[in-house]
Amino acid sequence: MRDAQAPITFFRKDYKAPNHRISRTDLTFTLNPSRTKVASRLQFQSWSESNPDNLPLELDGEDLELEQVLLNGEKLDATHYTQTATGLTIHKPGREGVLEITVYIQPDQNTRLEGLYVSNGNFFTQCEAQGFRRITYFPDRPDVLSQFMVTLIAHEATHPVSLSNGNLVEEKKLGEGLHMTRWEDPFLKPAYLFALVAGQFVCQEETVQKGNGQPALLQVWVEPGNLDKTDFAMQSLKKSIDWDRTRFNLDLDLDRFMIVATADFNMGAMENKGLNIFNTKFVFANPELATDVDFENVESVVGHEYFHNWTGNRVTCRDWFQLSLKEGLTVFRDQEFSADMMAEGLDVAQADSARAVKRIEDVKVLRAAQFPEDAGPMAHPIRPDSYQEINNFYTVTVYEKGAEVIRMQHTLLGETLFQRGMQIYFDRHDGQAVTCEDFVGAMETALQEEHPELDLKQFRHWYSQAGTPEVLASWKQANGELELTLKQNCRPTPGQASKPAFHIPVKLGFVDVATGRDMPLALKGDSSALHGDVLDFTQASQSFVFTGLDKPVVPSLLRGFSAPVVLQSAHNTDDLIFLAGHDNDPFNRWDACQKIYGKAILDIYLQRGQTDGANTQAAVQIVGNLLKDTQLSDGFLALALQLPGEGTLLESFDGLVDPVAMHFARTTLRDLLACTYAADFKGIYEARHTPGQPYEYNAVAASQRALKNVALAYLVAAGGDDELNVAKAQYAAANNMTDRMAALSNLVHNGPANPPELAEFFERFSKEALAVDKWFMLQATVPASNESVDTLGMVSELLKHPSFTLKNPNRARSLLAAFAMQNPSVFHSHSGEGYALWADLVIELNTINPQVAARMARGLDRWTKLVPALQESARKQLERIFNTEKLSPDVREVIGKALD
Ligand code: 0A1
Ligand code: ZN
Repeated sequence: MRDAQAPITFFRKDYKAPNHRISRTDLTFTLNPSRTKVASRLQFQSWSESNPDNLPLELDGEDLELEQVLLNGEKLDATHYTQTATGLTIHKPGREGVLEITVYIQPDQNTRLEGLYVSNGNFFTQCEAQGFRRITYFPDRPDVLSQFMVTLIAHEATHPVSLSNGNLVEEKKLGEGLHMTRWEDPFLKPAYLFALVAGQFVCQEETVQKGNGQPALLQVWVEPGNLDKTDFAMQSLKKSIDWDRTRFNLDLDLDRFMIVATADFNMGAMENKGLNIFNTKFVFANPELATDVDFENVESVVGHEYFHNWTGNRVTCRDWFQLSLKEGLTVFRDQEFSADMMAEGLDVAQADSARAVKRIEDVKVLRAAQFPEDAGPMAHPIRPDSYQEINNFYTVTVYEKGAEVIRMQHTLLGETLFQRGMQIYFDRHDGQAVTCEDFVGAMETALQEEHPELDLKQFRHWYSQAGTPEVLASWKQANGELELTLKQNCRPTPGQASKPAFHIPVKLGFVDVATGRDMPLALKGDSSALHGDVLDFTQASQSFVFTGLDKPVVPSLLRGFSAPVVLQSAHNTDDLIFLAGHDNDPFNRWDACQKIYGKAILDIYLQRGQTDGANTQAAVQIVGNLLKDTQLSDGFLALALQLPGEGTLLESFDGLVDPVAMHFARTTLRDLLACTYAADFKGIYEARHTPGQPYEYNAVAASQRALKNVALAYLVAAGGDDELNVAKAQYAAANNMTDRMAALSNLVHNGPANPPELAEFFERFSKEALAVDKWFMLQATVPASNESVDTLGMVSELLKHPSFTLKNPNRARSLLAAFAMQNPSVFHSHSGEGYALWADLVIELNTINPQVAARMARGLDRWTKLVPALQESARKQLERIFNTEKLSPDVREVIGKALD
């Protein structure tokens, strides 16, 4: 680290169990926006039998105004405790007792949105990871589980609805316009799962039957005027409950399960026990306002939070280093849920394709966001060894790579043994706060019940080692045998210079060139490394000889993306064209297309725009083949026709890159494909554009719209005014947000500046915050290739727009994240102005909301991969941020690591 303000680093190895448990927590809130009183009553007991009186009771607390402390009814004077800026220590609390504390807090001053805050006059909480300490003094750590009883007192006129975790046990008027509700949560929970909500709300509710026949009340609460946006979230919740019961044998354990939506939220949503709080973005969905992708996200986030009830709440984390224990597992569960929902009601072949579409979407996210993280200054294992600010570790690594690590265990064990492992996990740990090791231990027990000779010993490296392994694959086929050689290497990451080999499950097949069929898999000699179609690849370099392969085959490796690695295979262009057309694994068909497109774009980049290379021709051929293939589903074809994203391309190039030139190289290939196949794209578009048809969200209809809109993008790319007019007509006729946004983005990104539709859109939706976010986002992502727009100038102007504010995280992201993270050709503009604007905004946001600022501050994580001139400007701005006064620990950690 580079500076005087020495940051505190927390280490996993320093974990110490708490001195006390808090068996019961009674909280009374007297809610007032500017000064809320929080009275707590904690029943505590020492864990230790020996010398108990000397063990201090340690409570966390930040920005609290302490009024009084009572121990067993007696007021404590300040000699009996130590109060610091981060907590309160009671020196000699005794072996057990009752501690009563009264504090005051200021929710309406809370722009960080951690702890208790006010949004649009209503109260909300966000306690994960360490927000509870901003509400009252408490052991704010996930291994202290307590039974909570919560009393909420509020003005009935302004805050008629008041909710907390668990069951409503009492409700009454108190006089002077006050009313009270009392909530009891029957389950033990750590403080990070506490929640309260109070204000003006309306709800949609339904009663469903639990597995045991008992009823449960489901509610979705929103601010008045938004009830027409809650149907889909309610439907998603019911589907989640059914799915968890059927696929994981896990039932709803509460009599009441509530979702509440707020416009001001730092993240996506939060799994507070029985009272999930959501960003409106992941609740609100109706055809007019939400795109198909928004619908898909609502279903998946509602599922994610619900699934946390078991994987996160019933079994929680011992400490925050174990975050992936709940997050990786819950993301895996929500991915499977979405895949099953997409495949619902389809025949076997269609269902396979639908599941593959979901898998491709998930891998795209991993490659675009997690691979760069794993290669950059913030790289960390899914179970980190240290952090400065835990909020910075809610990362794509902990979440998405964490899910891949669970998925690999699923691949190694198979569905039946994996579910057996889940059962062992809950049998052993229900009601506890545990570690990642406990999860793998349960899976290993399940595995060994069937296969005593196997273990997950080497597999555990996935938890402790950062970085994306690179796998090199080559092969020789002769005399009926194929020798496959695999080599693995993982580049150094911060603090980890070299790493032992990973246990990589390689799902594979050999595709007969003549018939396109998979050949049977048989290993010569010792076959213990092959389990069905999954090969255990465990050494730095390993060769496997397969027999029974008399006819020429093309290996299809890492099917379904069976491990989160970068595969460099010896496939030549013809092999890739063959796999793109014939691989029996749809994921690998898509991936073969991506590989060719990637190679073609890199060639164009390196040859400064030349398009006569063999890879470019192969890309043209592949698209031609795809367009002719009548067997492909719309969802698959939409994905297969799309070129790799710019972030993925930058990462795949092994040298210093110029993102602006890369953007133009990608645009060149896109335009070439668009011109070559203009008639086909027109055909696809016209066959699927049915303006009068009522909108319905379902997987099949959504994939038709997706393909139609991919075709529209190609049409506009190749065309002139006529094609822009197609987009204009689509905008004018749109009866849903998917078609409206697709049309508008073509107009804004490829057409002249300020099309009238942009103003129309704002007018139409000016009262709908999520649509206004889309309006900002569209403008912030106009690429450099649109020469009629000065995007940087426009973003600077938009910052002054009356609807813009950095205080609302969604709005801040709609401009700042869109511009700095989704628009590389403008952000990395050679003038350096993009970086300067970004730095200004990160600095401003740092004082308002450090957590969101720190996310935006990741915009230049990969600055050392840029060409020297850009590195120079990037460093200047990183240093400017780093030297800002009063930099939050959140931003300091991110920028400090980038500069290290
Ligand atoms: N546990 C939530 C994510 C979450 C994390 C932190 C938050 O505030 C700092 C809010 C939400 C999830 O995985 O959905
Ligand atoms: Zn989660």
